[in-house]
Amino acid sequence: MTKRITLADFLAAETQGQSNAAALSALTLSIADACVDIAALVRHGELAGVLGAAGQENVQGEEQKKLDIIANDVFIDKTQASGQLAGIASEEMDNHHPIPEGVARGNYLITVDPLDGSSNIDVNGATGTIFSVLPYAKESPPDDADFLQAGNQQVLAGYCLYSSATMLVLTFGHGVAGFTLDLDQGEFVLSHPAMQVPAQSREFSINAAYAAHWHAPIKRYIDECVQGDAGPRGENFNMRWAGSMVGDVHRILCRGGVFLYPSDARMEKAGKTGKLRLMYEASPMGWLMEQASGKAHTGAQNILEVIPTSLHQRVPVMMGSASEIDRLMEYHST
Ligand code: P6P
Repeated sequence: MTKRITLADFLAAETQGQSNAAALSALTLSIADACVDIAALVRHGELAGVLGAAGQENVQGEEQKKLDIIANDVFIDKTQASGQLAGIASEEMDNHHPIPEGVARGNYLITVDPLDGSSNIDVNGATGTIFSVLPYAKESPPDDADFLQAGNQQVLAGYCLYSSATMLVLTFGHGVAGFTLDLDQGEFVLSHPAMQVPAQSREFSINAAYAAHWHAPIKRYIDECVQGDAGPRGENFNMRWAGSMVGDVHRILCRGGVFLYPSDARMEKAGKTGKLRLMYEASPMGWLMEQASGKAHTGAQNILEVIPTSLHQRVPVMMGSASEIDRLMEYHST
């Protein structure tokens, strides 16, 4: 029987000897507490009266679900109470949330997608919370510009997946660890130490409804996968699309594959550079992928090297098994 390692045990070992050990542990435990509360709301669904539309749009112009707003409020309340944050930026808020007077401020900024894949919520599909923690060293309160740091500046990133099990997956830059929520004890237990993305894979993840708008490199890659063993790849492929980045990325961390949300002619005609947001989707998920020996690119550069220009900036996203991302990058360079 392997030793039961709780998230608190893991944090003590992971941050041992670091000057910021207590701060990072307190912040991470507050994130976990928020996810436990959000998981309970998701799990109770209609019985908790939290399903359905909120009757308003977010800064993205997307219809907000009731649970989008509730999850945002839970995440803010729990994480700011840790006393380790100087500010919080969220998909659900136009500008960052300043830490209120009377609440201790710390040396970190956090960006969050409180309920990724919320269009799945009313049909009981996978959803998740994605978070990214950045350093903040100034004495004065931050402004939005202080959040605009490249993904390679992150000190902690991860997600909580609300699915058949509730799983917290995170990295501090020393590999990727996965924890499963023990509902009886109400605590996360280490269940997937040192997660690694298989280098080879025969599974791709893309919303194929937009095929008519794809640019040539993506079209070539997907066509070759679809041609299977009769085509240049010489092998058959499978496709999955969860409608939630957390669901797709978690599957890839577990069994390999590529997740693609490229820019396309339709988006560019609307003045957009992609669908997914850099600060609280692409950067945290890209770091997890790299820490698990995968790769993450925009098609033009490594996702972790993109210098953000706005809180809700969108980027094209390709991430997953290293050999498949290498192939995609080759197609983008020809
Ligand atoms: P589409 C969810 O809204 C999200 O931001 C990601 O989690 C997901 O991968 C993607 O959008 C789904 O987009 O266009 O298939 O609905």
